Amino acid sequence: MTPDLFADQPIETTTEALAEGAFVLRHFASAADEDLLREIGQITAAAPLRHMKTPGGHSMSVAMSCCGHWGWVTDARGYRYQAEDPCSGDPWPEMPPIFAELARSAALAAGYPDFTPDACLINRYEPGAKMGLHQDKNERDLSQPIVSVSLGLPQTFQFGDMTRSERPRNIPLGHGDVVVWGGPSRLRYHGVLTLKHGAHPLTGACRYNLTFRSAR
Ligand code: MD3
Ligand code: FE
Repeated sequence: MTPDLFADQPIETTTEALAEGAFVLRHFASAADEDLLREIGQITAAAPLRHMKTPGGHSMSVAMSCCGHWGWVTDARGYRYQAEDPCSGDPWPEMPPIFAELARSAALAAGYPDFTPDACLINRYEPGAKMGLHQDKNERDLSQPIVSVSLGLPQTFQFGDMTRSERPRNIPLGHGDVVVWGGPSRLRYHGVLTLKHGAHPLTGACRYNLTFRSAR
């Protein structure tokens, strides 16, 4: 067997400021990766990943599930947060303590000390899946930031401005990277480009993204 010279090496975290109130914390979630993926497996066994329909009737290419008090859903009636999984009628699975702790510590590191997420949206991208430019504005308290955690295959995210017409910057997000955006960046347009084919040792041919929100 080949000894792994890097097995016990701590992974260095670096912070990149994207704009006022917005930061990429590179590798911030790397040390917890296997625990996070185990929790995703348990949550999605109870609340399966599904392709929701937009109010316009299109099926989303990203598969979604949720945990925490509130889950984000979209259907013919529109976008909203609700306490029950529409597939089962049951409450969403509880937010695992390691999820909440990671989100709080990332928010703190980015200068948001009072973040208490009550919703976590789980996105799974398979090759070909994407998310077009949009704003996250279904949350009641826009003074709270959003924290995003990327796991698995890399994907390019688009970091826009306050209007859809302004050309976004492309920023690569890799396994373990965390993005925090709040303050003046909270309502920026953003999205992710089409996921390319690949194989990640922990997730296989997909990328997961967790977004932590203070919804209600
Ligand atoms: C916010 N998810 O679920 S999160 C979403 O990768 C969502 O699944 C994407 O947008 C995903 O609502 C992106 C990371 C992100 C990146 C850049 C941003 C969020 C951003 C720029 C401005 C505002
Ligand atoms: Fe978003």
